[in-house]
Amino acid sequence: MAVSDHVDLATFIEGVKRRNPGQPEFAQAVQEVAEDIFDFIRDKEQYHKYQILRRIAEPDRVISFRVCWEDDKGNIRVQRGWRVQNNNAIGPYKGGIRFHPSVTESVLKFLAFEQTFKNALTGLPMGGGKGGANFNPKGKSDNEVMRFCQSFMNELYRHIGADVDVPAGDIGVGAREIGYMFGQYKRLTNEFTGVLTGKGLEYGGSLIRTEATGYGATYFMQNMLATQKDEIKGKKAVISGSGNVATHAAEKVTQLGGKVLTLSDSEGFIYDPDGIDQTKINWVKDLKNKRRGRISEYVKEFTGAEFHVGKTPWSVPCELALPCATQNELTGDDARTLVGNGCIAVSEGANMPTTLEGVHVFKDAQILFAPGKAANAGGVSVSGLEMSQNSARISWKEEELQRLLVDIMAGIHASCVEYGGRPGSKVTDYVRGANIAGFKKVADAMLAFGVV
Ligand code: NDP
Ligand code: 2IT
Repeated sequence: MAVSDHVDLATFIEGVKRRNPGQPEFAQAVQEVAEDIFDFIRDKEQYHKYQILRRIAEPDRVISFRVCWEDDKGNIRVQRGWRVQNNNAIGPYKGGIRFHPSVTESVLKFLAFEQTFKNALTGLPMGGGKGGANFNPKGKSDNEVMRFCQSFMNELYRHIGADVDVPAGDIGVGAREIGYMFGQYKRLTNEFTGVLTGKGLEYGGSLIRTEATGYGATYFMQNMLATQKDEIKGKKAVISGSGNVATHAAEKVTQLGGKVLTLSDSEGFIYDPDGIDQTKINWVKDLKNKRRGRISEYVKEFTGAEFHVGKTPWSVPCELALPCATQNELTGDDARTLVGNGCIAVSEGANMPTTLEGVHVFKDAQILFAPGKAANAGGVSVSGLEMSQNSARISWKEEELQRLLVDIMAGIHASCVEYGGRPGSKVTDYVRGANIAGFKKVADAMLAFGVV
């Protein structure tokens, strides 16, 4: 077939939308990747002939199931759970579980698709998957969360395994939920295996897994700045979210001499002109993890800080931005505001936090812009290292893991630079670099397998 006979990008995206009605997040994620891959494979006939991108954009399987549980008042509640197993060409399916009322099949399909490229970029043998439920853990008692997690695992356990599919945490799923799910898996199967990552240190977890995503996103920022002979020290940073990724990004930015001005949650953002230092970050971690409170409470504790209800933090002038909350939280207008205010670098701690329009604004402005699939890969990387430790039945020391995380993030940065060159520009197109580098590894493995 002549190259000119291949479908064009617009027709391809039209097909994705037609086959996945009502799934805008999934179509968005595929489009962002396809924009770069179509260009890359223009002269590479094998990838066309074997329909590689079309196949990666069709999950291996989507498992959907009912999750019944009883609340503390004795009411029977019904939620929907999913596991999307997107692609296992280079290793067992791997990716987090999200509990949030906004979870839909579209959201989990976009996350599993992104995860496939992200996991390839880490250099570790992991395929892409994602799961979750439209369960809202906010305001629920520990016992309610436990009963939900057990019921969720009563179905999920059939579909996962240390060499099959290894889930971990994501929004609304942290140490508490992983503990309940691991306990139920062990009870159902009578096996103690590394079937989940993000486990507690007492039962097979890895040091620095908790910190890894936020630290990794900051290392990626550091690597990007270094290409311009610049550094984090002395710069103002705006961060969204106040969960696992946001607090650890804030911690590492602070350690490297940056000044963090904001954090947020779904109700609004706090702005602290004095900077959110380690003492304040520790207070936020305690607020979120132990007291399960809201970020608005920050302003009662720390004078001089402001709470902006219902707003995102992108209007606060800064040099560095790290969106670390959720998808599509940074719009085209927000991107223009950031660029207009002098922002020079954006590192996505969250998955797809920037809309497609926002991505184009950053690309056109040629600022340093790291997409989530590259910048937030530190979390799943240390998950991969947790899997290795579980298989070998050993625990590595913290210094060793810290070193590996720094190395892996540097390796991902180097891959993006290798494939994301922009003629006539000193600034790498990290979106293109990440998409192509991630695609190439998965695609070449798929070619080796033939048509399966
Ligand atoms: P957490 O549950 O610890 O924190 C999530 C934070 O984001 C909370 O502050 C939450 O506020 C906010 N948030 C969630 N949904 C929304 C929403 N719809 N609108 C506004 N704010 C929202 O999750 P993580 O920190 O683990 O995850 C944050 C992001 O990072 C996600 O995109 C996740 O996919 C990504 N990620 C996480 C990794 C990990 O290892 N944990 C690895 C790689 C990426 P509220 O409490 O009000 O909901
Ligand atoms: O989006 C992600 O990379 C995660 N939520 C972490 C996945 C994992 O398996 O550690």
